[in-house]
Amino acid sequence: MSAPFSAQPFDLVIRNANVATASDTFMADIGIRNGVIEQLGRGIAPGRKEIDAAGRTVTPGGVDGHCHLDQPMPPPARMADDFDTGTRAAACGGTTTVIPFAAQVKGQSLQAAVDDYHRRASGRAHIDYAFHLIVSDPTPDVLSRELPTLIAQGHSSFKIYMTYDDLKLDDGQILDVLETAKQHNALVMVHAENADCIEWLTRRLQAGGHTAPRFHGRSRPMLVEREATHRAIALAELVDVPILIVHVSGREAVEQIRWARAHGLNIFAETCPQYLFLSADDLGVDDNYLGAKCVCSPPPRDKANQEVIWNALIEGLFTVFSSDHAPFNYGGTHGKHPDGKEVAFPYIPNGIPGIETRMPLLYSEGVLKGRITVNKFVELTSTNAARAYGLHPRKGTVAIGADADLVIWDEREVEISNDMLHHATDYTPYAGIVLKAWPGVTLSGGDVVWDGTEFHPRPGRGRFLQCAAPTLLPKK
Ligand code: DUC
Ligand code: ZN
Ligand code: ZN
Repeated sequence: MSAPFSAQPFDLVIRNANVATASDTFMADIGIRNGVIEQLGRGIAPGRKEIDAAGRTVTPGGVDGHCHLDQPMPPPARMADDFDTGTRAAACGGTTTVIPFAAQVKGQSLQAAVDDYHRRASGRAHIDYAFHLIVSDPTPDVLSRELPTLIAQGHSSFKIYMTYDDLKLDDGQILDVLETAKQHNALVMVHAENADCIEWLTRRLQAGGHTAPRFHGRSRPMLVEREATHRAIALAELVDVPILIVHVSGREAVEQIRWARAHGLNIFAETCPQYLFLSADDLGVDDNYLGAKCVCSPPPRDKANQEVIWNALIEGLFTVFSSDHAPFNYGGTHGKHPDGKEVAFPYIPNGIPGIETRMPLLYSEGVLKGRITVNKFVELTSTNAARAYGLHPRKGTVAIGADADLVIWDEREVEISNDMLHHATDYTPYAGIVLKAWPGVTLSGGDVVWDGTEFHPRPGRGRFLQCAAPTLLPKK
């Protein structure tokens, strides 16, 4: 595990680390030079700086493969976090790579969406970042020219929607996008909810005067997700291409994914903290508007479904665990109160913040409670996202030659409150949850960006990453 001897001291050595990767746990010192792990071994040469990690676990920094930062929204909605505050919060929660979305508006070229997103990110990010694409208008030019060009330029994954009027694709369009992904070795992420069912239910609920935030959940019952998940799987089977179903929320979608796997289909799946830690009750048990804080899609389900998602995670159904951080303030005029008003549920911006809490929630409640191994934790929060989105082995592991993106975990009690978080969003849905761990140090490219108490800002230190083809599947 040792690299050739160099006379120069390392920039940083982490001593006595209990290193956990997706496959192994071992004791090592970690020698870092120029932002890269150069040596792993026992008793390695000194560093100009040293951190003693004795008794602590060291994991790869998280790769959050599904988060939304400064994504243009139809007015008056505006995201509360941009690349500065979003990557600040990510770093303090142990995430060292984020992959938000360059979203195409219908009628816009994909390249224009990517150019605009580069302008939003440039000089602001504190950690490395890549862009997925959101394809909302798969014209012949997008399919035959723009997508292949952008995939070659490092955007090897894109999200498509089966709901939301301004984003949704019909089945024929989905087939076209899947075929392009197959031809050019890209991965399609699918938001699976049946748009027509949601619209029909929403009309009926509103006509009956049921407009409070909790009716958001009633407008998107599990069968809406089940049907769309089934359809997405069938469309992928027809084209013979893998897909990744994002933000799986409960039993019915889980059953579809299990069925697909049992039939030998390459269906990958993601879940998110909101489906383990929030429930339908958080949308409100009465008509209180506070439930707007937890309006996201798919909505959190009942407590029994939280268990289904935990069990599916434990058994290995999920490939990745992402935040789906979609930050809207509760107060003000751009978030959950559009133009400062309490509005009917269809007009509440969808999404909750969670970029900083994703890793500590799963480390504490998954690893320390004995539900999953630390290796499974690394796989779900880091390695598999790096593989799915073509960033492995530079990201997602602790290995010689990998970027020195690391987390040293402190096992200490932390009660989550919005005050302690580093996003710019004015609330967290996880307030009051008491965790048994938090990142004690986060290193991004060998720099300490979070020391357990203080964030060390350097907007612009985060680099844009070009993603290669996914490496989740064995090469044919
Ligand atoms: N649903 C999405 O599809 N995206 C962002 C947030 C949400 O709730
Ligand atoms: Zn989505
Ligand atoms: Zn999302």
